[in-house]
Amino acid sequence: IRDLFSELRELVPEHQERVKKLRKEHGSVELGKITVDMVLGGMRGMTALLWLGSAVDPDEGIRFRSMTIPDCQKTLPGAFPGGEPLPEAVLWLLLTGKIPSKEQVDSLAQELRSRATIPDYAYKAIDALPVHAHAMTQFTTGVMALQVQSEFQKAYEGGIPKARYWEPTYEDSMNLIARLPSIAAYIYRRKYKDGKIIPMDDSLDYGANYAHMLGFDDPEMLEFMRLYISIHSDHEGGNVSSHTAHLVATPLSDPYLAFAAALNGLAGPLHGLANQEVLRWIRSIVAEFGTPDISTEQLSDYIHKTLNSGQVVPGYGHGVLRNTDPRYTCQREFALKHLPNDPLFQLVSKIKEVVPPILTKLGKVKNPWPNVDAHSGVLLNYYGLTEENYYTVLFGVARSIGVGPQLIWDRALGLPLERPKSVTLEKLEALCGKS
Ligand code: AMX
Repeated sequence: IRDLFSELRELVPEHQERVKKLRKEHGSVELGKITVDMVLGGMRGMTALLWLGSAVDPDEGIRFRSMTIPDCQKTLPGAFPGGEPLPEAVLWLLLTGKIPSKEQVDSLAQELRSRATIPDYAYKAIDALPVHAHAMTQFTTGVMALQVQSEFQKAYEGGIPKARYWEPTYEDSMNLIARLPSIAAYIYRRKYKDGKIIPMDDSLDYGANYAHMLGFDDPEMLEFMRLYISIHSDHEGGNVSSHTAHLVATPLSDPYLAFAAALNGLAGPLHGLANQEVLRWIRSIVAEFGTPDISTEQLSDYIHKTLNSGQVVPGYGHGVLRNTDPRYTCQREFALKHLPNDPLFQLVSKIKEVVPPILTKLGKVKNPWPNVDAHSGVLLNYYGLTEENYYTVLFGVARSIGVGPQLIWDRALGLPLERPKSVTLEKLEALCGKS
């Protein structure tokens, strides 16, 4: 069977040709206007990035290459027939645009396990932080320590020609993806389980192994982890973590440096930290009323209380989506199948009925519907992963599977340093005809 690197090596020259041709023949084609609103409004709607792995349609949500989440669930190999898509299969799809066979996915799982050796100093770097340091701070520290083994940095210092940059980038990205679960699980066990470490199990796939190292072996939890990692992997290029990784890699910073930066963006409450905020908020509702079984009026009052105190409703709204996030929907389907009577799941379902009309009434929220983070916490909590301060680390591990492939393509396509033009306030006013 053909391995991932061989598949990729065949695709690289063909893609290089396509990009060269596009630039040469259509370099001046306009893709849209840049408005003052865009400059002041976080560049929403400005098409400005190339991202191969996935694209988000405002109504339909994510497509990994050309595949929706239900397509992936139907078509990509799972751990067993009809199982959730394996993260290894998503990695293959994002990198090559092709659907791998079960044999290819199994051999990729084996390859990732064989790359997963962690140098001792990475654990020591984490140990230098107090146990109470936020899990994301510990995670970024671990990733920075892994950077010591960057193949790209070594190759660059050795004078590798530009045309081959993508090869050590491939090595770094694959090593990074392979090593993250061990680092991430170490942080969890250190923080919450008295440092009792569980080693990797060589018979398990990527998602299952991560769950296992965290301390969870319930087959349903293993399936949820496979789904969780698959759906959190990629969400086109403009979200804060993906865009940060791409940007930081453009001056030829290696994948570890780029990904550590991405994690620091993911750690913000309006981005990846929202999953932590959601479970905390749900728990605060239960604490307020003494039970998750509350009336619509009580819930509505609580939501207004949250908004009146100047906070956002976590897990709702999105920069691009204008509909319910399909990543929310597939988690809801998983919950309906496996934990329909869980009181917190039922509360999440009720929140979905009550929040959107309230946000809509505010008149300013562009998307009142739930995003991916509105649902993940109650599922993790149900399977015993109750420490919400850890949740963003799970998101971070998954995001490497989306970011890694793009960093490889960035180097394969020779994309240059990212350096957009900025403008002063005076200049902006002058451009608008204001003196
Ligand atoms: N609750 C309350 N107010 C909200 C809101 C929410 N869930 N979503 C948006 N708004 C408000 C904004 O704060 C903004 O108010 P302002 O003009 O007074 O500052 C106004 O509505 C317009 O915002 P928008 O154009 O609809 O959203 P955006 O593109 O600027 O921001 C997002 C998108 C996700 C940051 C925002 O919806 C939000 O803060 N949501 C809650 C946090 C969250 O769930 N984040 C996770 C997103 C997914 C992810 O990255 N993991």
